[in-house]
Amino acid sequence: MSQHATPSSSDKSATEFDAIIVGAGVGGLYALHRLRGLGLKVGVFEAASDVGGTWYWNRYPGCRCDVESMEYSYSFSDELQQEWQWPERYGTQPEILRYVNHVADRFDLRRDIRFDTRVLAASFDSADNQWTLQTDRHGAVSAPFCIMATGNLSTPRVPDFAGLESFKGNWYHTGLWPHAGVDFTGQRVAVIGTGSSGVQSIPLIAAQAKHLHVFQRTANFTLPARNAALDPSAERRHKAEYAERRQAAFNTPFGISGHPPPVKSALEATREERDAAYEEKWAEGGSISFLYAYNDLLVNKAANDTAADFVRNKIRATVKDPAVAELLLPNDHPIGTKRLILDSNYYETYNRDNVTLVDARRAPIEAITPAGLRTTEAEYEFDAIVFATGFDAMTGALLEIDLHGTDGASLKDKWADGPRSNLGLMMAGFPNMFLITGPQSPSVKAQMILACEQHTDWIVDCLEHMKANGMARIETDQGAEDAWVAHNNEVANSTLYPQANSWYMGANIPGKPRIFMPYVGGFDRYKRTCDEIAAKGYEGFTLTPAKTRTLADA
Ligand code: N01
Repeated sequence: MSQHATPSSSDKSATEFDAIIVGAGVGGLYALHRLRGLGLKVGVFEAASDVGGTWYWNRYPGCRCDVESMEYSYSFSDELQQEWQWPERYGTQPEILRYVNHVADRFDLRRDIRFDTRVLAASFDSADNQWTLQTDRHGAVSAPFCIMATGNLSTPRVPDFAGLESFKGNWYHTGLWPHAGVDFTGQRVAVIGTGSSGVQSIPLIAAQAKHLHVFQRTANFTLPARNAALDPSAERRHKAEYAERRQAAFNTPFGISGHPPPVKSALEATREERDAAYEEKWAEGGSISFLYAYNDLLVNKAANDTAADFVRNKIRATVKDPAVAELLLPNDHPIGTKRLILDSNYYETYNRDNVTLVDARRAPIEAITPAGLRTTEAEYEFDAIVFATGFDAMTGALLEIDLHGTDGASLKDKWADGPRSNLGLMMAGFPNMFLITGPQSPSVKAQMILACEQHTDWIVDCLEHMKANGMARIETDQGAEDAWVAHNNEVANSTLYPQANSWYMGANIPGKPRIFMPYVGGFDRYKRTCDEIAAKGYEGFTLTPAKTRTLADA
């Protein structure tokens, strides 16, 4: 590696590393495990007090994964995947956090992680090929390589409502939930937001609160999760086939095994056939299975309408008050173009006497008041307000760090019109900095743990290649980055995804550039592209050998 990165690294001070990883969520932990395997001295810096990332912070009631437990786990260790037992079809937040902690302990990862430490800034010294990171607790730390495992949904966002500081009750954001939990018994509660976090938490908060008002700006599509205890015989079968299933998952568009790709258009089926197919998927539970009913649901609006109408009819059939049902009907985006939510008893919750749905599109929230909140139509009084208002997704965490690459160029300037990267792995002008599931990689459109593993494996192979060839620096070429961004946009524009005002598009943050951020060409196709680029000697990337320091460098 560079003249600074020696395999033994025994000469390094406490603040010098061979590689620094920012973040100890599922991505950062696996990166630490693999980089250690290269014999590198690795330092991980994590803002939270413990491991887990998303699963550390999102402790709201009802939080669970929308990918099935047997799939949503690490694939790198067969012992690990054989020994761990998931109790339910979909893992709850506490269960997944317990799993991540188990992984950290089993692979002895904690000793290299500095918790409660936020990385504030990072800059690259081109002469030395060295990243220096400023932290809020451990001063400056440096390494030739930097891996940003900062997550895609890790910057919670409370809208800029006037008067929040005046509110006399307690308020919470789903992504920053108190560790001790919250007891809403006897309270008048507001939930603002009906994305995945709102939809998961609303039934549980409603069951506790004296009265719950849900402020919905946009009705979303949600399907029944059909969560249940994991059937032990199904688990045994899955475990017996784990190796083949993981291999298969790497070769699917979503990184999830067990869903054969559909071959038929929804428009080729009769109405009766379609309804029977959707009914079967509805009963089965799960979003991929539903969207895989036909092969054109995400690319053809007429096909999509057939699935959307089916779900709208289910909402009408479930919600007893027709006016409430009408308000819950999603009508401004094709189904699946926003994250398709999985719920347990969401629509049924609106049949409770203690739940009121408020149309925050017709009457937007104007301000938080000392007693509650005010919309353009009415005043409300609450003891607690829950913001299920989402995240500055995909770019927020990186842009919160004052990042500077070659010649001091800042990431904020580079991404002023939207994120740009090559493969979501590297950014032109930021040598030796790798992103785990960065924008323009499949990331949130794939099984995230597998996506993290795939990125890390590519990075580790790349570092090994560099070491074997005496290279100290790698950076993506501007042309390769431009071509990848163009490809990313072209693929997205061939689908219905850009038709939704989603966080995938940056649409949930006022002023954020509208660009479709995840790669939707398929995880399988993406992985093949990454592998081909590596096989061609890192085509589109420039690798530079370690140079001997000369007086001119001093
Ligand atoms: O956030 P969101 P989320 N006034 O951005 C509303 C993952 N996740 O935390 O749509 C009123 O989806 C906003 O309204 P609108 C998953 O990938 C996964 O729920 O902008 N309302 C919207 O309803 C998910 O997609 C899991 O009009 C306002 C809501 O707040 C992603 O995280 C569980 C408002 C935000 O929804 C984000 O989900 C949880 C305002 N001023 C999360 N501002 C699982 O695995 C915003 N809103 C199951």
